[in-house]
Amino acid sequence: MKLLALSALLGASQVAGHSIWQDLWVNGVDQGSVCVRMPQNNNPVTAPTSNSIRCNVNPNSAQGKCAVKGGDIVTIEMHQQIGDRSCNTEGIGGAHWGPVLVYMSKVDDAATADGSAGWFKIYQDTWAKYPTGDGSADWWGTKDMNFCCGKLSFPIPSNIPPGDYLLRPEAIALHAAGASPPNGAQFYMSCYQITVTGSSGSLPPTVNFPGAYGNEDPGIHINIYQSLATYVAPGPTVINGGATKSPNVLTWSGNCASTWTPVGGGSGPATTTARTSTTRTTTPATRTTTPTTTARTSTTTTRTTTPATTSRTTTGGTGGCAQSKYGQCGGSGWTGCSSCVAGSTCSTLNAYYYQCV
Ligand SMILES: [Cu+2]
Repeated sequence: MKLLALSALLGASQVAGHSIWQDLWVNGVDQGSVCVRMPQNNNPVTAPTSNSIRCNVNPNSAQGKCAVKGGDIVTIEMHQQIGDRSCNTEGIGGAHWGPVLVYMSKVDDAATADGSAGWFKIYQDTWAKYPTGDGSADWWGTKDMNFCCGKLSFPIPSNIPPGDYLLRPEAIALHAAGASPPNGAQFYMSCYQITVTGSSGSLPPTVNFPGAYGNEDPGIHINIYQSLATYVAPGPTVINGGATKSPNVLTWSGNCASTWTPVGGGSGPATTTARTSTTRTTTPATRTTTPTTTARTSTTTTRTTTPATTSRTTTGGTGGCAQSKYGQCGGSGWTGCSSCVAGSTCSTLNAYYYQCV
């Protein structure tokens, strides 16, 4: 696709809007990027049937493994540029709406595993219908993540065997997913190397990557610029002992990333009803790096009135608007800026996505 051709021309430059899962917190303690296999750049994988769907395209080696206990709360963190953890930039570019899904794979050694072993899903934050507008105005996992400075939190299941795992968060951006694959949905994943202790149980059923996703899955080849009655996330259901979050965040909020609902009875005696009624809150440490409430609230106003956000990447003229290079400038349902900064012009990638190039 044209995005890939552009990044090839740009060499190591990082395309604005695209993004990378790159940091991890455990019980509110920042592990930085020490246990992530950092992707080489922020480009998406666009072929869900390729081996790159496992851990991205030839990612760099991780520095080590992160230690996690069953039941610990981990926070995954995504940003557009490697090493930039600023909350002043969206975790993933505006209009990159879609689900966030998290998988684990039991391996002998997380440092050397190639991702070919089976995967099970432990968390997802997918879609909920907003009262007005088309699917791009709905609630999405990537909106929850964007409005939490790139962060989402969930527990590591306590009902799985101890040992090494790959932890694979994935954001699927659907802004161009109405196009025919593989030029549609964009898959953003990284593999974190973790060692789980203090858990017990047997391995749940698994799926393989590639294999779990098909190009024509209803949650992958989908036009979100129409009214959606439902959204079916790709892959298996979340295991018992995992967690889900129903997306509900369209403004900056200090608590948005830290709630979830447990799935199933796990190995414990509690009933499903009792567990489902429980909403937990993570430790406040994940929020200590965030800007002040005042700053976030003022940002909210702009974002809420412009669902397909352009304000953050717009360098702007004095009178009208001017989308930055590589930003979105049109397409079906687009209500944002349709002109580009000097030196770039608005080009049609497909009916749903025009880009300043
Ligand atoms: Cu993108």
